[in-house]
Amino acid sequence: MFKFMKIVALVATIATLSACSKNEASEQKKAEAPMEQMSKESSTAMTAQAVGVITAINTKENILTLNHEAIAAIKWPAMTMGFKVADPKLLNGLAVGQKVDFELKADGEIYTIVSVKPENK
Ligand SMILES: [Cu+2]
Repeated sequence: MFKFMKIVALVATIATLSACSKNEASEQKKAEAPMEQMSKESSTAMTAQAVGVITAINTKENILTLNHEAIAAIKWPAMTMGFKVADPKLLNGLAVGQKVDFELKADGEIYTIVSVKPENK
């Protein structure tokens, strides 16, 4: 996933550089603007929906540990791991053993839970 993102950024950089060398100075801005937009779009698109069972809740460090199912969007197998929550309030009303739907946001190589809600059953 992150290797892919780096490649995308590199390709965008090369495309910008080659555009600059080919075009007049006045045209450089036009060529660069869409590239900036593209990188912003790909970083905001880095979220993934997942399902897991809560195995631990750490309200002191705002970490939710989940035994999550495989997450196809980011090619993760099923595993138990801790995630930082974006807002401590997300932990309110949760309990160990609960099955939840949650959303992860990737910031570099750090995954943060941005939403979590018990599955309706
Ligand atoms: Cu995991």
